[in-house]
Amino acid sequence: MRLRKLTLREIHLRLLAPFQTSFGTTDLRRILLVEADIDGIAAWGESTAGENPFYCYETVETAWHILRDYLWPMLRGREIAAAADVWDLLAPVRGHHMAKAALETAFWDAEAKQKNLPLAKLLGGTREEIPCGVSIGIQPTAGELIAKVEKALADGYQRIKIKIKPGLDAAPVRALREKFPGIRLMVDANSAYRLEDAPLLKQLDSFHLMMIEQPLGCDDIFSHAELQRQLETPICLDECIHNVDDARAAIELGACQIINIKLGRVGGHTSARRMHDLCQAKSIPVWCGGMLESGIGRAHNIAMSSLPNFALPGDVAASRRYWQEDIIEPEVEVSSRGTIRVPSAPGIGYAPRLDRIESLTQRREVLE
Ligand code: OSB
Ligand code: MG
Repeated sequence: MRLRKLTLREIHLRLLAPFQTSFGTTDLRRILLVEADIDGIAAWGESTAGENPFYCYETVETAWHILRDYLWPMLRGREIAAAADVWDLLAPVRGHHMAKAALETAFWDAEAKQKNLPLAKLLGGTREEIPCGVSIGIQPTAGELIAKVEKALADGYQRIKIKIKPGLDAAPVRALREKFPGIRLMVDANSAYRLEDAPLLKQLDSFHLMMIEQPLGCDDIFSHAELQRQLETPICLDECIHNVDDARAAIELGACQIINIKLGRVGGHTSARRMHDLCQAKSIPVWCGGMLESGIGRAHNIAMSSLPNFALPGDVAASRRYWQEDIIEPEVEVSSRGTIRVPSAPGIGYAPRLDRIESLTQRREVLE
């Protein structure tokens, strides 16, 4: 495979409703899309870098810089045997996984299209449909939170995750548990607590949560191990886990019992698959996290989620939960049983709507 041309685009997509986490609120998504011409095939990837460096250090600006000034020169015109080789070729660049994932996942789309295979099959996926959950942002009142949860359950979603932060933790969880005693419920703190908050987090044990996601520091695996010893609720790590070495350290230290895998955070499909395989060997279930992706990133998430150890419902939900209109055809839909059918068309299996993408584009750079 040879990369002949790379088109970077920044599109702006407004969320249907602002999404609030412990680190801030997102309303307008700035999304960096990669369109790669690989042997004449148009292949697509999405960088999940945010508008600001609050979830991790990468932003749309850093991803654009790394893609244009480092990743493109490393790969352009080079003969590459398989998409599975791209991750190691990019190893000289440290970090910047969201930039890498945008390009690496496009190679996987290209190889799957070349072989006329759905990407899920090329990756080794075994599921025909994937179980879905929702991630609900911090709400102004308990009433609004309950209404959002009610709607998601009526739509069929299999588990509910709510964002928490200090001061908005035990009370909203209690309100939900009183109203919905039996649902699969979990919380995500996005690193908003410290180990000294262990007694407060311990209160959550009484609500039978599936897990508490990333309560402590974004790079602090060690403290999570200490906290996990004090909690009955399983800890799931998100921000802490950038590669298979982090995953191994977290598992061996007992810092988590579940891992959230995000393509952007780990640097693409090859890295995600290695982490998936390690977790499977260690009996640690994984699930696919979300980064408020457009349809292109979502399609890659669906393909990855078809791997066997994606045993728990992920944060991969229907296009219509996020956007008035997505940028792919068809849009991502969720069944009344809370599942997404893994597409059977070649590559990512959804067609990017070029006309719509162009009309949303704020900045474009063509590298050839
Ligand atoms: O921690 O999982 C997270 C969104 C942006 C940044 C971090 C996270 C999230 C979500 C949203 O939880 C998941 C989704 O795409 O629905
Ligand atoms: Mg998270």
